[in-house]
Amino acid sequence: MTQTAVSDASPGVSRGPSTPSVPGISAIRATDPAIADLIAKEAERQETTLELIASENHTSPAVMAAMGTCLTNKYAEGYPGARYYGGCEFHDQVETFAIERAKQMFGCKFANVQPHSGAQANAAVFMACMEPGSTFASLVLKDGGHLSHGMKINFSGRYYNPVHYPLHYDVSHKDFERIDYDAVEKVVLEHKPKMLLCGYSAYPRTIDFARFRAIADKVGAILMSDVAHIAGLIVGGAHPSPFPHSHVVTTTTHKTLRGPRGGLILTNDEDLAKKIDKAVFPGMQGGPLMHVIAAKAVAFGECLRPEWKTYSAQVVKNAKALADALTKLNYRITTGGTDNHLMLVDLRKRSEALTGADASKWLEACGIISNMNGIPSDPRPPKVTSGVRLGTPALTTRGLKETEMSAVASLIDRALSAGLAGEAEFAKASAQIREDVRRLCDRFPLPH
Ligand code: DSN
Repeated sequence: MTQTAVSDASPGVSRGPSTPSVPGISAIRATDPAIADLIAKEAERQETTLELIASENHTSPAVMAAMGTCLTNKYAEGYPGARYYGGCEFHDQVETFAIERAKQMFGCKFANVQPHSGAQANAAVFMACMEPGSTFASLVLKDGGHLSHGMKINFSGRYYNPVHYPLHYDVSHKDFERIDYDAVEKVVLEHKPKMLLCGYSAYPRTIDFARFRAIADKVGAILMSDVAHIAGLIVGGAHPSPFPHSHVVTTTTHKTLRGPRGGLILTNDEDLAKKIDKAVFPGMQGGPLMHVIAAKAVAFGECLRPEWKTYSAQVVKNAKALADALTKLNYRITTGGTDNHLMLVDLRKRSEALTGADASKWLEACGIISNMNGIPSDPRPPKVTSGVRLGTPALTTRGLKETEMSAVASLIDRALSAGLAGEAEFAKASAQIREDVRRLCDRFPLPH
């Protein structure tokens, strides 16, 4: 059995660089050393690498601890005060806390905190708002949308009829690669969708919710905003709110919101709220994950603290600083920059031969974690791509600021330059880059 430096730690006690605490690890090790060892290795990986995946974050120890509690033992089908199982007294109170905090965060009237994921939240909203076969309008996955926004092999594309609105694809247009709102209107007027969907997985610019609502109103469509990526920024005031413009809002809780993995649905419309509750349970799901709902409540409590504003503003400042630094190093950032937490890096300016697949592999070998991502009008297939998507929520959580973003850009460029120079050169250079990444991580330990 491999020994690791990982052990139980009192909450709030930092174990120091490269020795991450894993609460409860000794209980796991006592019964299942193989899994304990893998968890310990993953803790070490997270502590010593730079997490640049735009949809990931590092939760607080309190959020993580709430997930590992006895609330996992309970069935609580139904909603607070109306359950199908006995023994739900404390679960009712936990879920009510989560609901009330979610409403306060977004300034809206109704919240359903039970969706197991963002995709299931979206599926429940589809079920609540549309009959199978209904038409809805959205941005296609390859332009920055999400698979649950109408991908052919997803429920959304199989059981509903997606039509897609475009970006500006003309390089000479001032809004190149941004949403073409006039074209959105044209698509909506032509197809008269039951629902208009905005909110994206790989779109670096501010979303004009008021404009979307005005377009939806022209045909009486429901405006659904999937703010999974930007929810934390919205709560912190670093991105405009989807309310009061949207009829319904969905989000995940684990990205910029920095909570446990899960989904959330919000609305101001009482009738819609009732339909959504029925669609989540019993429509889509059975028993809610009460331990996760407890962790959502804890995370939402953190989002409501004054320091959340500072965090979300810093996420955006860091993203702008990283985009600027990469631009200076001869990378093209799609749309010319970012307004939020993420950027899409078109690698072809740096080298025509550079693909997203190679770039993310080389970066990972150096301890920099990203994902390959298609860029708008990408000629390469999704498993190759011409881009990588980078985001700053996780680095901002560990305390990195603008100065460090220049250092991160330089590490990225060193890793990619070494990769482009060939295997022998990469083998030589990557060990030193990995060491430099580790040193930077040591200066900014994860929340313990
Ligand atoms: N898969 C998520 C992302 O990485 O953006 C979206 O759900």
